[in-house]
Amino acid sequence: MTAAPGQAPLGERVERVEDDRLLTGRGRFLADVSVVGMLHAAFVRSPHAHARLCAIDPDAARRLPGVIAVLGAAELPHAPLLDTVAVAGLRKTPQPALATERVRFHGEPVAIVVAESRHLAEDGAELVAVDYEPLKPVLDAEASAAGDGPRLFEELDGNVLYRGTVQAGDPDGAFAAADRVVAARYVGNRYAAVPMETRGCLAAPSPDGEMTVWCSTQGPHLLRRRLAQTTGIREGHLRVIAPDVGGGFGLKIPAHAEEVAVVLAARALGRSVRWVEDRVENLLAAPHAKQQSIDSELALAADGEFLALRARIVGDAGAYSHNSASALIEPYLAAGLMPGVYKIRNYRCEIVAALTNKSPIAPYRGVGWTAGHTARELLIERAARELACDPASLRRRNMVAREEFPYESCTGMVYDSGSFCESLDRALELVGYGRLRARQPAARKAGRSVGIGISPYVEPTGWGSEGAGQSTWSFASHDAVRIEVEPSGEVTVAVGSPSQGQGHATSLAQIVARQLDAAMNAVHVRAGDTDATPVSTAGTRASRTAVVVGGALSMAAAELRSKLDSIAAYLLEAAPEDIVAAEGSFGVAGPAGRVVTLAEIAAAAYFDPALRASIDDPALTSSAFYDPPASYSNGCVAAVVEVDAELGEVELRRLIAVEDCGTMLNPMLVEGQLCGALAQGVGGALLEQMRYDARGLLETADMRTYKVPKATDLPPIEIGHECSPSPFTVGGVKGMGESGAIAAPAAVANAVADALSHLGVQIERLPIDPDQIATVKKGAH
Ligand code: MCN
Repeated sequence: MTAAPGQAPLGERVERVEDDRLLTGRGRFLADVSVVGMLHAAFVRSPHAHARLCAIDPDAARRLPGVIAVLGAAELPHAPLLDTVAVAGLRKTPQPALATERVRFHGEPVAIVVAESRHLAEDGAELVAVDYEPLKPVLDAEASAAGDGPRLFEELDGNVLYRGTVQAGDPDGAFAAADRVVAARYVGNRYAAVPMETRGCLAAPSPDGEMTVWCSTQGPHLLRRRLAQTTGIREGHLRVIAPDVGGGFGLKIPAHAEEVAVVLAARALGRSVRWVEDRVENLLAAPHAKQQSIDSELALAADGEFLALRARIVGDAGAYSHNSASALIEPYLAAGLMPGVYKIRNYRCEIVAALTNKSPIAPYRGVGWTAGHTARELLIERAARELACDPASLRRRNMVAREEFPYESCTGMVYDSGSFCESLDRALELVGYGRLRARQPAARKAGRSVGIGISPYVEPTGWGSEGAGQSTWSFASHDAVRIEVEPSGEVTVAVGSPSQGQGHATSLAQIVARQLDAAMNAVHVRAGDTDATPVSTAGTRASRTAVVVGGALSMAAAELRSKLDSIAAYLLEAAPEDIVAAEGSFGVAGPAGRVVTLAEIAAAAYFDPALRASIDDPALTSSAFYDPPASYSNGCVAAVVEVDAELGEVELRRLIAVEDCGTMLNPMLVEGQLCGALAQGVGGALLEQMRYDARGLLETADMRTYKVPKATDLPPIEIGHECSPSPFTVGGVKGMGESGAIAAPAAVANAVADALSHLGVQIERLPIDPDQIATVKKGAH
């Protein structure tokens, strides 16, 4: 059932209030923003993976009419881009705004050309002559970690940025006592967020030294802070505005080198400068994600109990620690979540992050968790095969059961509540597991290789500081919010974490409308402008907005509601506790009598001096701060595939997702999130791969060679909901924005492994390409 837009429901399928504007071309994205006299920027980018940067000759470009400036690192000095993530032993190698002395990946920005038009800036960039002395590139993270190949940074004694171990219990003892040990290797692919809107920013200086920056970013306050640190412009003189953002998926969390360069160029020239990234630049030079190789082994008792897990993860950091810590983010987060939904008490994981001459690694939906989850689920699938037991039963036998919550994992994550077993059971029911399994032998005899893959997940969500800490990625992650009832009775909600498509204008308005008993269309969510919203320390990421921002809004709205009740009581000559409200009308409980509207209450609060004299604090504004305890959502993804083993073709027939994010704000948004994330996971399983050639040059810098899933690549998605409200968060809400991207690759990979199990095929790398399956099949004959 869809609720009418005038009502103020929570947990109902309210249609997205932002869609009318966005779907009719009235969105305002970065490329739609312009200011009078604005100049345009293009970047000169490295054609080499690794080279000494000997000289930049800007003369020919400067002579081109319309080119205003060609600036290199020497002309734009700045401090390194540092984040606040503190991990002992991590060596930070932040990427400079423009390369100095050396280029370390294909596409690295070397100089910025500013011109009167975009075309002239691009023509100018082509005329900049750069003298490079090529160096041997380092392309393999494991070789890099082993010390093979040249060093990327002279000041470091090798290419390893971090080496560490996570340990719990007695893994070696458990392995020694095990009845079975199963080992697997997973080589995770390097893929990327590829948002529909690429990166970009517009920096507009004012004569008094202030700077307004419009940027396609997920965290305006975070970007303002980083820009202040690196450019030296005082934070109070910087205003960052995120206009509509057409997808970020984690890519737009860091402050990017190009953004810093644009701000520095605008300051140096005293002119407004805009840069809009094109698709080739986005694929080539925007950070990539996910690439890890994981060797793992599982110790089992004869009855299938998981006794211990050991793993070694080598993360390919790319050429820089993009915002100083991001080189470590993939393997470090993977290690923390490797035990997943299972009761594993003995665990050791070795973590290595090593530099290579490729685009730096940065967050992308499910950062770290996707690869760790996929490696573990492939390992369990293999264990089931080796033990000749049913993969679903083996998983279920080892899952944390409902009565065991809150459950502390061996890596220190406190799972607040959950439905691990129930979600698995529901997914099996929806997919018709028993029936499909029973039909498999006959289908195989008839030459059809049908496989079922299951992938139960737990997702750390709603990161406040405790959630971030439990994921060992400690940084401030709380939010403040402000709600104001305007004199007209309209409600303005100001939050620091903007939407990139998640639908916050709807779900956050639902929370406030419900608390205030206001009409939905009277509540307006404002986000994305550092001058107009309270500070969000972390921005929109880590599936945190529903919990952190939503929780803060519930608290602020509750306070505001009690003020509204007091004013209504004053106007109606009643007691505040007798006030009841619905859809913006406040009256007295009991037989219908006089009512006052929210607009009348607001008008009285602002303009009635008698009221202001008799009510303590009639200001219709309220702020709240929330730093919630950790919360974890869970669920199970199941996939059914049919594989043509001869051609190596995989057809994804069905995709089922059962999710549990506690109390839902809006099931329609939750389902939309699931569908999008599942699609990205399917891309990771079957299509997406950044490929470098032997010289370290990217071969997949366009949409013909870098393939993302199309609507026609996806089956209809079947969704089921479970509900385990968090005992710790406001309203029992948990986040859920990443689960599909975490769990889908393993579901699809396991389905393919299942389909081809009679041929002895193991899936060890993604994406699954025809050669991988066909080659193994040939060998099996
Ligand atoms: N929601 C809900 N009930 C819940 C939990 C969530 O109704 N119990 C709704 C929320 O109101 C919100 C959406 O689901 O509209 C996602 O909420 P949440 O899980 O809190 O995640 P965030 O809003 O913080 O968004 C971040 C998350 C992440 S980490 C990535 S990456 C991602 C994602 O969201 N990037 C996206 N979804 C995206 N969707 C789009 N369209 N574009 C992106 O860049």
